[in-house]
Amino acid sequence: MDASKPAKAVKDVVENAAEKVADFLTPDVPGSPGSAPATVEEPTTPRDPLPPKKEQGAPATVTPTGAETGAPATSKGQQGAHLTTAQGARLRDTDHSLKAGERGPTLLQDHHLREKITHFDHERIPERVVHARGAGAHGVFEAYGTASAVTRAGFLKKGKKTDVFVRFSTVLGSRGSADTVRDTRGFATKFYTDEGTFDLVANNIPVFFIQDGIKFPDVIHAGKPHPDREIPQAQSAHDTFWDFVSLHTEAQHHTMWNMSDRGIPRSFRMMEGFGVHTFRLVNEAGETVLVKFHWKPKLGVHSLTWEEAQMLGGMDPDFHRRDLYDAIEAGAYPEWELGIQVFPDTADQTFEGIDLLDPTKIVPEELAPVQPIGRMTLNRTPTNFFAEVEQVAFHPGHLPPGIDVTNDPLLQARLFSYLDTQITRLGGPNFAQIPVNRPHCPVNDMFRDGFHQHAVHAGVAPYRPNSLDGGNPFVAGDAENAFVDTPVEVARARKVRANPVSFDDHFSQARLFWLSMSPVEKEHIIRAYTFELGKCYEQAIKERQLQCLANIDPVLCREVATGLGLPAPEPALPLADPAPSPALSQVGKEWPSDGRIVGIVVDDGADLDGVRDLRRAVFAAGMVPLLIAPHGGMLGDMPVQRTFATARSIEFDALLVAAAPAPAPDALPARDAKAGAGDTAAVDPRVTLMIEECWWHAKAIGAWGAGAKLLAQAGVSGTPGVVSGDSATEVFTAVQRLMAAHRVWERFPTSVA
Ligand code: HDE
Repeated sequence: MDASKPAKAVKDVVENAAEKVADFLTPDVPGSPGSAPATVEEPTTPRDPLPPKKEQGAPATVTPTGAETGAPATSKGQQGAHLTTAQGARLRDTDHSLKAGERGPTLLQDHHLREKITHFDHERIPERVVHARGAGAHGVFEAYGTASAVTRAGFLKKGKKTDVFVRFSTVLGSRGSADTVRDTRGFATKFYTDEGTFDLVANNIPVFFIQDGIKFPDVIHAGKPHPDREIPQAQSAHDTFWDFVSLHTEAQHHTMWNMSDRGIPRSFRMMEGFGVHTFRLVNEAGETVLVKFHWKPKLGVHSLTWEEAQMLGGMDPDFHRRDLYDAIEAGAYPEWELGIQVFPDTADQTFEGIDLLDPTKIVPEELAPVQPIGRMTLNRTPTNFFAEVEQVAFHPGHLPPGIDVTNDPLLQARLFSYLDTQITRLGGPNFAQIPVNRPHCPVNDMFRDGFHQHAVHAGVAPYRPNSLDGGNPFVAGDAENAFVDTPVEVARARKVRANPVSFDDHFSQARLFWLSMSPVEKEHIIRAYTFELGKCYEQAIKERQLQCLANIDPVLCREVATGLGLPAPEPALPLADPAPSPALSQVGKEWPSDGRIVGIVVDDGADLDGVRDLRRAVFAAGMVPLLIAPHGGMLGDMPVQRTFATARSIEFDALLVAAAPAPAPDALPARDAKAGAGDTAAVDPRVTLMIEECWWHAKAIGAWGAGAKLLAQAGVSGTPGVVSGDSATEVFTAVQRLMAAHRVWERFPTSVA
C-alpha cells in the first residue's frame, strides 16, 4: 500500500465494493480478529498456521547480532500443522492429564502436563515501573534532508528511509488500566538506523515535573496509588499527588498541561510528541547546535471531553489502542512530522533568557519555529503484543553518531535508569537480542554469556587488545563513522547538590500556558483542577494548591476555589507577564479526518439506498462508517456493526441519523438500563440518549428523512453543529466540514475570556 496516501487503500476497497455487492458482506470495517473468517464447525484437517493479518508486521528477521537473514517474518512464529511439546514431539491429546485410571490421581511422569503448566506459570514478566500501559506499531521514517547541515546522522540524510517501532503509553496506570485516564502519554520511537539504534523516548507534554532525575522516585511514588490500599488506579486525582506537586512547585508547569485537554488525548494519532530535554546535534565538521525534538501529528492535536474519557474507561478501556490498530487496518496510516527547534550551542545554554537545561521550560514556537526534518508513517500493527510491545526496551542513551546529550540533570539520570530497569524487567542483560530490540546493523560488542543468550559467538578472545582473534573487533575512527562524545567544555566548578538559580522560576511558564488557551480550553482546565482537588481528602492540600494557582493566575484560582468552596488566596509572588504562544492552543484550525468513526443510526424502514451511498462516501473520505441498528445481522445487503444495546455515543466522532427507530424488542429497562422507558417511548430511548450525548460532547450531528424529525423532537435541531438535509450525502458533506474542526465548541458559552 502507498503509505503517502492513507485514505487510498480504503478508497480502493470502496470502489471495488461498489462493483461487487459481495464485498459489502466481508468486513470492510476494521476489527476482524483473524486473517481468515472462522467456521462454525471446528476445523479438523491439519494445516499450517494461518498467515498474519494483512496489516500486521513483525520485527525484521535479523540475527541476534544484527545480520540480515532474509527469512520471512513468519519464520519466527510457531511452525507445522501439529501440536507438539516444546521439544517438537507430536502430541495426541492436550485435554486430559495422564492419570492412574479415569478417576485416579495424576501421574508425576506426565511431562506434557508439567511442561504446559510450568510454562504458563511463568508467562508474566514485571510490568514497567512507569508507562506500564501501552500500545505499539511498526512504521517507516523518511528524512527530508533538512537536518543535514546540523547533524551527520545518516538516517536524517535526504530521502533515507529507516524502519521504526513506536510505543505509546500512559505513565501511572498498571498494564490493565484504562487508556483514557488523565495522564501524560509516552511516545517512544525506536529508529533502526544503519549506524546503530536511535531511541527518541518522548512524551506528549514538552515539560516534566522535576528538574533533577534524583526526584523521579518521589514524583512517581506520589502519583501511583496510595501504598496502603492501592487506590486510586491510574489517577492523579488524589492526595499524595497533589501533596507532592503543591510542595514541589517546579511541577506546576507540567501539572497545568496534565489538567489541560492534553491530558486526555482523543487518539495517539492526534498527539504531539516532545523530546523534552535539549539535545546536541553534531555535523560533519564537528560543529554543534542545541535542539529540541517535536513530533507534529498530521491529524492535528485533539482531545476527548472529560465525560467521554470517564465513560470510555468503563465502556472501552482499550479505546486508544483499538483506535491505533483500527486506523492502520483501515489504511488510515498515522503520520507525524519530526521537527527541531534549533538554538546556538552557547556557553550559557540559554535562548532568549530560557535555560535550555531546565526540563520544566519550553521555548515557544513563536520564538524558535519547529523546522520539519522528516516524516514518520505507522503502517503495520504488531503480530504479537507481548513479543513486540511488551518486550521493546527503549533508552535515551541509544544515540547514533551526530546526536548527543546535554547536561540536563533529568536526562543525565535517565541515561542510568533505562538500562538498569530492563535487567529486572527482561530478566538479564541480553534484551538487545530480542527481535524487536535487535539493531539493524552489525553488532560486535564483546559482551558474552548472561541469561537468555541467543547469539553463538565464535572466537576465543572477547577482549581487547588481542592477537588470537586477529585483533577483532577494532575500534573505529572518523573515517569509519565512530560515535564522538562531543568534547564540550565543562565549566570550572565545585561538587554541589544544587540547581542553578535560573531553575528557580516555577510559575511564569505555567502562566504562559494558561494565557495561551482559548476560553473553552480554559474552562476545561478549571474543571480539571476542580475535579482533581475536589477528590482530595485533606483541606490543607487543596489550600496549598490554590496558593500555587494564585501564583499562576487569579481567574484560574478564583474559579477553582469557588468550585471547592474555599477562599481564593492572593498571589504570593508577582505575576509574570509572558507573551502568549498561540501554538499551544489546540482549537481554531481545520485538520484531515482520516480514520474517524461515523455512526449511522438506521432501522429496517430507513432509506437504505441513501445509507448505502453514505457508507460509500464515508469510506471514500478515509473514514469508517458503522451502522447502528435495532438488531444485529444484515440490513438489506449491508452488515450491521452495532445494535442499540452495544453502541454508545463515545465511540463515534460524528453521528448521522437516518431513521427515528421505534423501541427495539430488547428496549426493556429490565434488560438494558439505558433503555429507560423503552416500552412507552415512541423512539428507542438508546437512540435518543446517543443523540443527547453526542450533542453534549460537542460532536457533529446530521440527519435526513425521519432522522431529521427525530433531531427536532430531541430539541437539538438548529443548534450549532447540527445539520439536516434532503439526502444522506449532502448531510455527510456538511458534517465532514464540521469534523475538520474536531468539535463544535460554539454550543457552549464560556465564562472566562
Ligand atoms: Fe522515563 N522511564 N524516566 N521519562 N519514560 C521509563 O523505562 C525515568 C522521563 C518515558 O514505551 C522506564 O523501560 C527516569 C521523561 C517513556 O517502553 C524507566 C526519569 C520522559 C517511557 C524510566 C524519567 C520519559 C519511559 C520504565 C527522570 C519524556 C516508556 C520502563 C530522570 C522525555 C518507554 C522503561 C516504553 C519509561 C525512568 C523521565 C519518557 C524506569 C529516571 C522526562 C515514553 O527507566
